Amino acid sequence: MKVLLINPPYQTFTSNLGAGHQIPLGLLHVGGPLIDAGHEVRLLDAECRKLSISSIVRQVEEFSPDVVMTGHAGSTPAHPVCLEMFSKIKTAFPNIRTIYGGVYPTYHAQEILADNPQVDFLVRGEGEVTALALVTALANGSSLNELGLLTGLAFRRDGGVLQTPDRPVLPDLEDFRVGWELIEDWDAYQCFGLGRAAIIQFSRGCPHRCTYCGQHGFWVNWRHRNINRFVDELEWLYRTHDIRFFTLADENPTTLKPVWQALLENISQRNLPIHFFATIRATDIVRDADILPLYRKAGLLYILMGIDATDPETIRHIRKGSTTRQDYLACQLLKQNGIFSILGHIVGLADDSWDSFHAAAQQLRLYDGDFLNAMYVTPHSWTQFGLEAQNRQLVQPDQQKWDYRHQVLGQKHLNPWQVFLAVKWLELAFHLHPSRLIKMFRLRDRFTRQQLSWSLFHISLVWLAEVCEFVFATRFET
Ligand code: B12
Ligand code: SF4
Repeated sequence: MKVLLINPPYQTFTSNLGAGHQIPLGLLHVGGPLIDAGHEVRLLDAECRKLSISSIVRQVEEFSPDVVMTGHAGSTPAHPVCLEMFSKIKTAFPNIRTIYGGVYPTYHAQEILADNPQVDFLVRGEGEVTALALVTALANGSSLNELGLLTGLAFRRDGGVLQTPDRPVLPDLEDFRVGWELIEDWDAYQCFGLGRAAIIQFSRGCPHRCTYCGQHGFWVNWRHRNINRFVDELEWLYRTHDIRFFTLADENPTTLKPVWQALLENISQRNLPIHFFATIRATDIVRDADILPLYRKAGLLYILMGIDATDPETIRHIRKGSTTRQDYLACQLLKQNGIFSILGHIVGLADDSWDSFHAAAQQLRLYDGDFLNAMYVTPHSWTQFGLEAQNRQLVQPDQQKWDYRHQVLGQKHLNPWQVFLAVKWLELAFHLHPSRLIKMFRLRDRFTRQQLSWSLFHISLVWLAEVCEFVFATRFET
């Protein structure tokens, strides 16, 4: 079958002006097994190429696929544009089958299929096996009754929506490969100004249960790839495609210290000129204090730590399993080891006030991390926080803005423009604090100074764009 995978034209300041566009890894994971099964697969990255929906429709006409598939990492805010794109494709080519997948569609399959005739099939959960089974069944001309025997699927049948039983997660992550050959222009994907970049996943799942996060439920249990084969793949990407920067897509790559340490040792033994970005818990950084030099030797350069809150009561309430002391220590340890820390701070977990913003600013200054990523809490329906927040006021019904960069839930003490002002002030006070700037310009190490200024410049671009967007294009429901 001819299969067209489309990365939808969902645009964000964070990719366009921030760290840079990244490969659509989820689609590559789905594409690999389809290629290996003999299907003719092509990837159209409409996000990166900034294509309009009408030009996507023209590209569909040119390739003339039997099946069009879409899904996006930012699956909630990208949902409206996915639907619009499917709608235009289906109107132009009614015989093309449309398949939708990813996190948000997994948890909203019923309503998506009931309300949107342009979506034919929805793959729930991990996509590799279900998408392959579905495309194979379509190629064989299977009936709807036969398709109903496949697990992990949802589609319309007998005037309703049928959701087949969940598919068990992949027991062995080596069973399928990533369809790297689907990337046509590696130069289009760059990160932190460090050259060609790829996202790659070593492990899936997370043993923790932070209340606002649903990733642990989606991937079910923590599993990891074969260390040697994974590092061979990194080396192959470097040698074949000159990939210099890798983002680990893992929720919690450090889950088991011996596994993580063996991975870092294997990478560092290869002596490759590559760098990494990873999301790692502060508690694991503190646990790994003795092997942090190995982190750096293996190329870990940026670590995003979801410290989430600076108030101990809130940290307890969201079940982060961390403490302010550990968050502080983790920042210090990373600094001592030449690794940049990005502090993920969530606004709106509790009821914020001017005082709470002021306290957060002081605490974040004390931690002395390198960058701040302030995000707005977002009540995803499949999380415990989503359930708890059901009675809170919704100030942003536009789903395209449920991207952590826009306020979604109302606050008791501050109205939306006050919250926005407070967040922008927090970001400004953190990044442009005079003592921080002086330290940066005094740095002797050229590479570190370059990275800090590159990131600061791009953070400023996003900051300015968000201020303009707020003034000219953001409306709240109050
Ligand atoms: C790497 C990453 C990024 C990278 C790269 C994104 C990219 N272009 O791929 C960067 C840093 C750019 C990024 C940005 C954003 N991200 Co991000 N990101 C991640 C991260 C860490 C990993 C995603 C990933 O690659 N997973 C691995 C792949 C293999 O999994 P997957 O995409 O889910 O795909 C599997 C299944 O879902 C399914 N599937 C997926 N698509 C499809 C399609 C079809 C047809 C089928 C059949 C199946 C299928 O099959 C795949 C294989 O099993 C996750 C957190 C996490 N650890 O999961 C957050 C995450 C995906 N990001 C998120 C968000 C919100 C964003 C932003 C919108 C934030 C912002 N405002 O800037 C932007 C989006 C910008 C953009 N243009 O991409 C949220 C999404 C929440 C939601 N449900 O909506 C997540 C889950 C973080 C979180 N904990 O909430 N992100
Ligand atoms: S926020 Fe991170 S540590 Fe917490 S449950 Fe989600 S993936 Fe795990």
